[in-house]
Amino acid sequence: MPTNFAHWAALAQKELRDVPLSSLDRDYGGIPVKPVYFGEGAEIPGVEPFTRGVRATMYANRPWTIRQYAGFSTARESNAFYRQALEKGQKGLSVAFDLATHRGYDSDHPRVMGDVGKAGVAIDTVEDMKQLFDGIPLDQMSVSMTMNGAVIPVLAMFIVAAEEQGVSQAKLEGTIQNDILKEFMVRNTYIYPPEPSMRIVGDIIAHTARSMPKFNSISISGYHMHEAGATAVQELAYTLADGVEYVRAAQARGLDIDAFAGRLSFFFGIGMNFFLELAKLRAARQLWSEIMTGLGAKDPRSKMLRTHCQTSGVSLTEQDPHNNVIRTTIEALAAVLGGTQSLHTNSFDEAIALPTEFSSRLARNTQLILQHESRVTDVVDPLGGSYYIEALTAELVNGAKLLIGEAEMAGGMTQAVQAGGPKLAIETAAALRQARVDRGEDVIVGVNRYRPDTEDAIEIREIDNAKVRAEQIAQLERVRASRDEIKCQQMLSGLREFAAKDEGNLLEAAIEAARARASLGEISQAMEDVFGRHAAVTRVISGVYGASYGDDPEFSAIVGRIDAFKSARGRAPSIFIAKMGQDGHDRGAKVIASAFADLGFAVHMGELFETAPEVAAHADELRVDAVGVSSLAAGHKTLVPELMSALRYRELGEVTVIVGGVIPEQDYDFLFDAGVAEIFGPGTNVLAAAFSVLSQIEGRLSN
Ligand code: 2CP
Repeated sequence: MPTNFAHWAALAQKELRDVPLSSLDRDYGGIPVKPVYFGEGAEIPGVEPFTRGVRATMYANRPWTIRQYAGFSTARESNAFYRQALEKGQKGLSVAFDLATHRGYDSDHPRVMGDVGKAGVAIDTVEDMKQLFDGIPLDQMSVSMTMNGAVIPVLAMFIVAAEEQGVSQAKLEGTIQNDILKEFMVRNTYIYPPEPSMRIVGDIIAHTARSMPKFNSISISGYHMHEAGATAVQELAYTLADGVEYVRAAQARGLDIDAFAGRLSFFFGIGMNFFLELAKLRAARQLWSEIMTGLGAKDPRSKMLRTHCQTSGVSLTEQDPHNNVIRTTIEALAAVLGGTQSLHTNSFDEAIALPTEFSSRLARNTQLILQHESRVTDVVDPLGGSYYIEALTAELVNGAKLLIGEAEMAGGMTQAVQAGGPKLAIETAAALRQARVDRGEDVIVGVNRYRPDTEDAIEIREIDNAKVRAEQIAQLERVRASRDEIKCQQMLSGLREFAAKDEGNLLEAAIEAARARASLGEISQAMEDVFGRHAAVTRVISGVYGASYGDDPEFSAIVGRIDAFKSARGRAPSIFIAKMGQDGHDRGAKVIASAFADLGFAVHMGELFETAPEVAAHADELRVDAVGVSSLAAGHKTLVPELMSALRYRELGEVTVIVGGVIPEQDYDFLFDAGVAEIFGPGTNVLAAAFSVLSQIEGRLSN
């Protein structure tokens, strides 16, 4: 065995403490198996640049954390769900908040009628937060919270809820996502403009470095770029470049890099390209270690890229949905062979609705089976040294370095994001991918090949949005009625002042406000009074989708029909693409907008976060033939009927309304009864959709 084994063994023994190293040896029916293998000159796991893993012993000593992302409706219901999941083998919590909470609105705000409790749990005050963790000791449970926009009130309320459970900040373990740059790029749950948003990130890193040593201050996320259609190189490069920007923001607040860098964490998406995805994690670790050395980090912990992974949501299909179990298993295996620290496996029904008890159990068991039955935990970085894996890792490292260099040339990611380059690059990659799927070049089993003749509807979880909203509003009113109003307003003024004067720590002021029972909406508003609310400019790429079709006969056929429409009517068929409510998932809407425009439609892309009456007003002003509603956050049953009545109110009943996105089949009749002409689920062929929208428009115009 080469000498690097001795180096490894010393590190491994440290991690094992009193447990003998030999206890990691295995015997596979007479075949001895060691916990690690080395080739000549191979890197050592647990040693910089950490390509082979951040720990010497990795899963042989401690498997990754099974951390399922969940949350829905009220805090009480989510709490019951968490408790059951923990009983059945889950190891850490990962809280999903509803979109109203993400965007800093209380449940009684008129803009969030369709969003409360839908795609996550609604949190208005500390009382909700206490309920969420009722019976879950926060000094023993590591809690991840996916929150970016309203990160200040949410983290403040978490801290106060723990405090009232008797747990001090120093004991809190977990992670807050707190990654605002990717919100401007792809995820869209920002509140304030980029500059004050970066100040917030810096304040959180500063506070956690001072008072919450076991808490990860940020989860720098490539996942949403992956889901928006980024290539592996884009995901790697933009994520790490974001990381650089956060390091600089914290340094600008006077912090020493080694005081906070050990608590920066990451989050990647893992898709179906098995070897590429696992190599991506190895490349990410190697790159981050180099980057941090360059930024002046000395402590090896500052250079360790520790990451959570989630299997890919966009790889899930609505058609033949049980195939998603297989997809998720393959992706989970890639995450594990890539050396993730923590993992969420998607439930097979997540392309359709929130997971049920059954689908959640299968998703959790996928990880339990990998940990307990597959033996993949026995050996550290088992694929290290494979010619192919090492070559892929090196290619990813080189490709990402080029893009990171470009971001640096643009003045860093805050500048690059404001200029919009990375967002457009990702949208271009997404349009190309969609075209490949539509043309059948990328095969998706059960969607563009091997489609079953019939499909049975699956059981889904429904949230009664009106009921959740009523319960939240009642609770909010109780809290407002029983608090010391003068004190609460004083604390909010203090926060506003910190924001205005660019001094003091915003999180620390918000903790005071949360203690005084200020609501999430009030805390957010206090900062919005100073910072303003960010409105993104929506841009649609053109030419990419069309160019990949060349002289494809189907594509030409639709273009021909649209040309005929134009010569008959002297104008192009027109469509307004709408995103209503707080649902910021706009990949699908953008892909449709750019593909329809390439086909010859006159496409008007709405802004994000509009209300139904606002969309109807645009349709009126633009005199469009059709409105295409994109819904991915389960708001359709509230928002679509609202849109229909707003259109009727403006006497636009003849406008064709189509709906696309994540719509359970059980809801189709409801939407058709409301007057929707067509519904397109995930996996819809864009050309087929264009064909049927055009037919609908022609049908209505000739009536
Ligand atoms: C780990 N430990 C070990 C070993 N492995 N000790 C000895 N030997 C080993 N082999 C130690 C670690 O050093 C650590 O202690 C402790 O065990 C916990 O391990 P960890 O590896 O840090 O795991 P973790 O506590 O689960 O933390 C993982 C992450 C964290 C990635 C660092 O940031 C995290 O949990 N992220 C989750 C993010 C998440 O859930 N996101 C949801 C996204 P020390 O800490 O003392 O060193 S939701 C997605 C949706 C789609 C959305 O965003 O919209």
